[in-house]
Formats: sequence, C-alpha cells, structure tokens
Amino acid sequence: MNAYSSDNLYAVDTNSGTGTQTTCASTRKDRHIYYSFNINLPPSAIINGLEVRLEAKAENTNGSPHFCVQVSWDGGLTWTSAKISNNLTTNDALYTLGSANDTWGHAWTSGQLSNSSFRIQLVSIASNTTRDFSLDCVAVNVFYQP
Ligand SMILES: [Ca+2]
Ligand SMILES: [Ca+2]
Repeated sequence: MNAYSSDNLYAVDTNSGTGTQTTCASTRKDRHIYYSFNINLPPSAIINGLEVRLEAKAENTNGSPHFCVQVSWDGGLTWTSAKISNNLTTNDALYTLGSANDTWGHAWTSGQLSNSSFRIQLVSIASNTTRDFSLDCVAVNVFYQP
C-alpha cells in the first residue's frame, strides 16, 4: 500500500470528510487505521517512547488541513488521546508526533507493539470538505531499553 513506504507514491483521501468540524472526535471526518509495522522487541523491553512519522501534503492549505494521530495497544479497541500535527502544506513534508521519551500516556509492553495489537489511526481534519490529503508514509520509531 502506498502509505507504508516513503517513495512519493501517495494514499490520497479526496474531498475528505462530510462536515466542517475540526475536532479529532468528529464522526464526519475520514479516519484510517494503519498496522503491521513488524515491530519485534524482546519480551523484557522497557518502552520509553514512540515517535510516529508522517510524510504528507495537501493540494491546498485552505481549511488548515492536518492530522489527528492516535495509537492503540489492543488492536484498535482503545486509543490514546490524539496528538495534532502541524498544518499540511502543498509540499511533501515530514511531521513527527511523540518523541523518544513520550509514551502517549500508556505503559507499553513489548507484546502491545506486535502486529496483532499495535495500530495507528489518522483522522484527516480540515474546515473545508474539498481538501485532498496525500499521505506518502506513516512509520513508527520505538525507543526502548532491551
Ligand atoms: Ca515523501
Ligand atoms: Ca508512499
């Protein structure tokens, strides 16, 4: 799928959403879930932080297009509070959410980062429903002590 490698091939969400609300929880926004990042950590790993890296752009900046980003440790049943990206521009750019010492409010075990458990959700937000979101890549860096 285009969104899993940084190759300037894009997953495009055209005319995103059915309403102009700009809250992460709005049910009128398009949301997509990404998984199978093939994270394999030793069972004893201590997770210190997660960094989600997005490469993305929009076709126009009107409506302040951006992403709400959440992660899940249980296959998408439960999600962290959303982090909000900077506004997208018309150039492909990197947006980094989280950091080496930010666990997104959750105490992770290594198993919760496995393909069966770990999920990333992106919600496309703009106050204009004609906005097109182009996502080149979604990736995650895990910072841990083995
Ligand atoms: Ca790119
Ligand atoms: Ca891509």
